[in-house]
Amino acid sequence: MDLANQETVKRLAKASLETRINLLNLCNRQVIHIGGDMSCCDILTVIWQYAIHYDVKNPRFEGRDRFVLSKGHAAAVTSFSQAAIGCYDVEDIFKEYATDFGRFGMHSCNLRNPYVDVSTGSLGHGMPIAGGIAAALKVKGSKSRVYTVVGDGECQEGSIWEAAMSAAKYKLGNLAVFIDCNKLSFDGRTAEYMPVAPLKDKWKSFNWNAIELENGNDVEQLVDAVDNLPPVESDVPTVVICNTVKGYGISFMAGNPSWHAGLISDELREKAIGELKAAYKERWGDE
Ligand SMILES: Cc1ncc(C[n+]2csc(CCOP(=O)(O)OP(=O)(O)O)c2C)c(N)n1
Repeated sequence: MDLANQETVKRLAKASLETRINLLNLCNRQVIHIGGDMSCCDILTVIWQYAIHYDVKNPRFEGRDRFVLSKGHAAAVTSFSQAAIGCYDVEDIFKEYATDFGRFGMHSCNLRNPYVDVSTGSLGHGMPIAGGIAAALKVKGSKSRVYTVVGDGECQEGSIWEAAMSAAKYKLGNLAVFIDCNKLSFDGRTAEYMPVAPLKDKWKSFNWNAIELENGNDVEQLVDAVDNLPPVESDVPTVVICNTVKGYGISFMAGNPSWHAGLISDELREKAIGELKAAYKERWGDE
């Protein structure tokens, strides 16, 4: 890794740490989908703080890249990732979360929030909509890309595969799907409910450009995947299968399905933050 790249990766790793701490603090006050927020935190950080072409001052700017959170229950991590680029103040998220007047809640909602293009939360709907947006942009000759994040449990929805078929047919090279493959779903293992593996072979057989990251919680691998996305004018949509861990980085939460959603106590929050900071310090050598 050259120096410039190393700086970028370190910046993003620090940003992910900050988002995780914000998530734990919010989870101490409000119910959030903490496990699945933690697993896709690095994906969201890299999309919002590295990949996306966006104008915070003008969220309806026609030339922006689009983002659809298909696993819409990861709204909290998305809000904090957007706050990091100036869409909101972090404090606003704490104040407004789950209130009647608020822009933020357990699912992504565009009714009051101009930084959310599509309301999601019902699994299997976001990605097909992302495909529709990508098709419209392609017809218009736009240079914008559409990013979407899908859960591995969400891949059990038939609509995901219908959207996959049609994106290949309509040659949506401007569509980039990131799968948060943490192997867990609501309260158990995805493979036990309904196996979705082998995901890479399945997407390839649907004629997609399929990339698999060994560690989807490693920002360096994610940056590399973004850097190597084919041009938007290409004819083949891309899926990046990110092998992640639900509750990543926290000993009592990692891989534990009982942390799908809920509140965290003061004591466990402190323990979790301590572990995350120690891991960051060990890897990057500073606080
Ligand atoms: C259509 C639909 N069915 C069920 C649910 C309830 N639900 C919310 S999250 C979830 C688990 C989804 O698993 P996955 O996509 O792997 O998410 P993650 O484990 O990463 O949080 C379920 C079943 C829903 N939101 N939408």
